[in-house]
Amino acid sequence: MNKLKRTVLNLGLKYMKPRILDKKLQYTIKDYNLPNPLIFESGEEVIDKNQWIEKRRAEILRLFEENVYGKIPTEAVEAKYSIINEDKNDLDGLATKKAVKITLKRGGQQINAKLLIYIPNNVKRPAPAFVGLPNWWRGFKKLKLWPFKHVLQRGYALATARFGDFDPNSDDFSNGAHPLFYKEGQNRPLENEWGTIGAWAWGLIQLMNYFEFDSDIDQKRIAVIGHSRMGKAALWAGVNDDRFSMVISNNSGCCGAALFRSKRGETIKRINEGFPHWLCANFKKFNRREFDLPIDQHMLIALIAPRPVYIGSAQDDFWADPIGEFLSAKHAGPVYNLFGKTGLGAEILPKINEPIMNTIGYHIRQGGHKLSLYDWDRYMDFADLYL
Ligand code: GTR
Repeated sequence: MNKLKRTVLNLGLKYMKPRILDKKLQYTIKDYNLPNPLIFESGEEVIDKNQWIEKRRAEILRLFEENVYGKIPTEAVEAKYSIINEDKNDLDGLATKKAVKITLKRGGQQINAKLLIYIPNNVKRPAPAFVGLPNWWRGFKKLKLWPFKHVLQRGYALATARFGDFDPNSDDFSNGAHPLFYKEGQNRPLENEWGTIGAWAWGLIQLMNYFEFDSDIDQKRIAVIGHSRMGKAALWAGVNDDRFSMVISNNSGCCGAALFRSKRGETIKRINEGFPHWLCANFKKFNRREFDLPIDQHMLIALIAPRPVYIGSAQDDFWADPIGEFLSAKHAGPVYNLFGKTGLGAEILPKINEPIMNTIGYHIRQGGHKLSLYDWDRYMDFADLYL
C-alpha cells in the first residue's frame, strides 16, 4: 500500500470512532425505511401475538429463506450417537468430558461429526449449556480458544463441534451436509436452498437433536452462541429451532445482527463476492440493492421472540457495524412487546461496556473483532437471568 493510501486509511479509522460513539441514535423505522415486522404482506397490521405466531412469523421466515439464507431441509436423517470417550474427572475434577461420534445418514450419503462436551461436576444435573461452533479449529486437544474452565466454574456446560464436519468453508457443495439432501442429478443447492451458513445452522440443530438423549444436559436450558460467521449461523439456528432457549450473537455483522439498510461496514455485495457459498444464490440479486430486500435483520431478531437474545458488538469492529447491530436489536422490540416483554428497552446506543439486559440484550465493548472473556461473562450474566 502506498503512503498516501495508508494515510487516508488511518485518517478514516481515526474519524470513524468518534462518529460511531457520539452520534445520538434516535433513528426510527422511517429513517431507514425499514420494513415493519408487524405489517403483513397484504398491508394489514398484526394486532396480537396469535396473529404473529400463526401467520406473520411464517411469512417473514419464508422471506429470509427465499432471499437470504436458503431453506434448511427439514427432512429427517438417520442419526447414530456413540460415546467414544468419557472422563468424569477432567480439568482436575472440575468437569466431566465426553466425546460423542455422531453419524448422520440419508439417501445413501453419510457424514460424521465429533461433539465435545464439558459438564461441570459441581452443579445439579441436568446442567444448562452453551453450544456453538468455534471459528478456528486446530483439533480438539488444542481447543484453547474458548474459556472452558471459566464457563464451567460459572456452572455452565459447554459443547462444541468442528464446523467443517457439517460443511467445510468453500464454494464446493459436493461435501458436507448438502449431498444428503440432493435430488437425483443435483450437485449444488437450488437458488432458494441453503448455503454454507445454513449447513452450519443445521449442524447446530443436529447437536440439539443429540442433547435430547443426554441426561446430563438440560434441553430446556441451552443457549446457542457464535462469533462472527458462526454468530450468523447461531442466529439462523436459533430462528429455525425454538428448542434453543437463548440465542447469542457476537460481532455477527452483515447477515448476522446488523441491519442491511444501515450500510456501514460489510455490504451485501462484499459478502456475496467474498463468500459466494455462504448464503443462497437468490441473495446475489440484492448486491447494491439492500433497499429492495423485503426484510431486514431486525426481523430476523424478531423471529426469535419471545425467547431471550443477546447481541454483542465491539467498538472498533467497523466491518460488523456495531450501530447496525444495535438498531436491529432496538427495532425487533415491537414484536417482543406483543408477548408482553420489553424487547431491548433502549432508544440510544449505550455507553461502552455498559450492557443492557432486557429480553433482548446488547452491549458494545471496548476493542475489536473477537469473542472475548468480557463477552462470555456478559452472556453468562444474561443466562443467569433468563436461562
Ligand atoms: C469476514 C467476513 C465477515 C465475518 C468474518 C468472520 O471476513 O467478511 O462477514 O463473518 O469474516 O467470520 O470472522
